[in-house]
Amino acid sequence: MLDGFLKESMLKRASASGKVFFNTIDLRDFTTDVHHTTDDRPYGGGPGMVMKPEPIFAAVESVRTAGARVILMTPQGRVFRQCEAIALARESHLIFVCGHYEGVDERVRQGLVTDELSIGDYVLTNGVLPAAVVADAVVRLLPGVLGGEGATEEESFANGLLEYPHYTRPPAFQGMTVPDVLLSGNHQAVAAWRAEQSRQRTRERRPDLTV
Ligand code: 4G0
Repeated sequence: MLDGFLKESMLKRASASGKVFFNTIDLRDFTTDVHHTTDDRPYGGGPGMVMKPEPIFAAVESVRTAGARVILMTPQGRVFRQCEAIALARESHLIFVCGHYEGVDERVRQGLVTDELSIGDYVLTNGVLPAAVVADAVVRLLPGVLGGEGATEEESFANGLLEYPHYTRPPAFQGMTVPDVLLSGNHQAVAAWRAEQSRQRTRERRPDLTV
């Protein structure tokens, strides 16, 4: 699942150009029993299974470098935001632990994990897609990864606001026209219009983002 994602588009180009290195490892390869057991029944009883600590520690320790962040993707983590992506883009080594089920043995949190992140308030079958989401958000910020550098500076959230409306040719399409100011050639007026649109849009759609 993750390999398919990493072999697509921006993440593939980023790794092909040497700006990032990805490695995926399978917990089953770090088990020692014949059945390659990665989970077990919870102490104290109850439904569901809990991921065993030993394979997770062994897997992470097999790749961990000094100072690496070990990130557990879980709905219980703090919600991942653009500011977090910016912070993670400054790190040199991120390790994502993609748990399944309702539980990971608590000692993984106690002794291994440095951060718990959630991509939003919903539950998925495992942490693979959440890890891929975080990886995408972080890697695209690395210098030289996106073609048109400046594009990331003006975009949503970089300034804490939503983006202004965008238009390209034609000037009229199905009776919908481009605002005159964008055709005026007045760069100051364009900037003012965009700033106002950003403010308005943010106030309407994401009042939680307005200060
Ligand atoms: C429940 C993350 C489910 C607990 C993971 C993992 C959504 C997200 C899962 C865990 C996920 C998210 C305790 C590791 C796997 N679903 N919102 N499913 N633990 O980021």
